[in-house]
Amino acid sequence: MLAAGLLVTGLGACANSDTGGDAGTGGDDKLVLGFSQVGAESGWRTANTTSVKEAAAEAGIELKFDDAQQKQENQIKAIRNFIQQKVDVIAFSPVVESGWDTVLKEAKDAGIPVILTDRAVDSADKSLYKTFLGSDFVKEGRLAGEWLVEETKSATGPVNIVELQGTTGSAPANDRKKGFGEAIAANPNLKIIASQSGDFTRAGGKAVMEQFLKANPKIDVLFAHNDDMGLGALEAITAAGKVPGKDIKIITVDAVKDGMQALADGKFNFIAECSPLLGPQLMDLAKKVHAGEEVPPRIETEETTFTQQTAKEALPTRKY
Ligand code: GYE
Repeated sequence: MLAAGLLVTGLGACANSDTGGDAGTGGDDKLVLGFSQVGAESGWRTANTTSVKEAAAEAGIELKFDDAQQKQENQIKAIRNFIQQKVDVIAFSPVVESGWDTVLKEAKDAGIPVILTDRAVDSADKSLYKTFLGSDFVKEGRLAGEWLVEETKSATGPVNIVELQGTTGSAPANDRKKGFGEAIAANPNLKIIASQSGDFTRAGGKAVMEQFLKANPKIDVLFAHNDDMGLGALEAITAAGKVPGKDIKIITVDAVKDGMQALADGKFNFIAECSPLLGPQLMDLAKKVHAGEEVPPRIETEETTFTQQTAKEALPTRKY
């Protein structure tokens, strides 16, 4: 379905603007979906944006797309604009978990259903949104930790781990940290000696890894909350004269193409997959909530994990 992958561009209906002058929703009765995206911080995000735009076009849905550049205030502004424009459905991927109640209440009062996609909010009032479509981030962290426990089961001394966290306060950063921490507790030799945010970007991963390497003479393992930070860290590790994948084992999350390539090349050691291809399910849900149909409150994405060997096998047909 998504064979065109990342090359698809020029979907006119999805112009990257939130304020634009188009009053109302046009003459036809196309469903209008306002979508507030986190930003363009990673390969995962780019693939997710492509999936949403392609799926909207395929479903005949008019998409109003806004890129919040990883800022919550931009997302709140975009959602308020969508409310003002009286879109039929609002979907968004909340950059952080907290601080959404007021704007979600405004959408509810305006009678506009909201779908959370990719990331969750911590609102106690679950009636503020219809459903949450996305991955189980705790599980991803746990799978990463379980692999490491198995990998280091014969270690007799301490195994020093550094952790590159995602965006501070985001659901994937909070949850991946939690799942990983719980899993590695099974082996007392495993110790996180440093943990800091690299904001899910390559530049952030590189800069923080440089600091980690300077401050810690013995680093055995890097757990990066996404491929991009792991790829940035690769540069820092190589520049420090160490061999990634050997001197320092690298575990990441996402399994985007560049990450899978690093894994197949032996530079990464393990990836817990997180699928960005949420577009088709999101469009389906938008149609359903618009029609007033009941939808399950939580829809989980199906995912797997990859080793160096399985990455080699999967790479040729990888879609993103
Ligand atoms: O893992 C990371 C991106 O929210 C699941 O955000 C998403 C995360 C993904 O920047 O690469």
